Amino acid sequence: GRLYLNKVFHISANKMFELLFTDSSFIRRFMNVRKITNASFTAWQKDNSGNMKRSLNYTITISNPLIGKFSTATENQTLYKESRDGQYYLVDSEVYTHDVPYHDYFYTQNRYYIIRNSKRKCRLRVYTDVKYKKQPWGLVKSFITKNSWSGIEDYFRQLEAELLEEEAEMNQGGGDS
Ligand code: YK8
Repeated sequence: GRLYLNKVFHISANKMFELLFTDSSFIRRFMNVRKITNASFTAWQKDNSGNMKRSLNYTITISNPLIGKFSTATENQTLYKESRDGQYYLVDSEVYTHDVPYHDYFYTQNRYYIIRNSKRKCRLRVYTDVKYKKQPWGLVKSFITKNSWSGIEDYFRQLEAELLEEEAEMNQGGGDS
């Protein structure tokens, strides 16, 4: 996997979880900026193993003439039971893009760690991996990998920027931190 984001924010761990993993106005706005449309979320629900699960469906906008303009996508998220409210959250998300070439060969796995740093600070870490369901021809594989990394890098760079903006808004005029 690759580490795409590793940063301390002046945002508490539980607030960070709320921003990223609930139907928050932050994530709604961020999706708007990324031209992610038709989003629907299910509620977090406990599964048999004690982890929490939810899934998201949306349409992503792709600005690559070789790939197409849009694709529907499904994101399955797991909040592991080892997570501790306000202290430590581990979320895995598997993203399936349904309408891109070779979509039946791969998916993306993102692993989010939110770790409490102090009362008003947390560290956010995101690791990403491109996973293969079946082995494509070498050239196709490098094509998929290259296109995935660039898209993912762009996404997390912007997520970081938007979180910094949110942090600034939240903390302005707000005493000691
Ligand atoms: C989530 C990874 C790959 C995919 C895309 C696929 C091209 C395939 C190339 C062919 C379009 C929001 C990405 C970037 C779409 C967006 C996905 C997002 C950013 C020719 C072989 C969607 C995080 C996420 C994970 C994976 C990203 C896709 O929250 O290049």
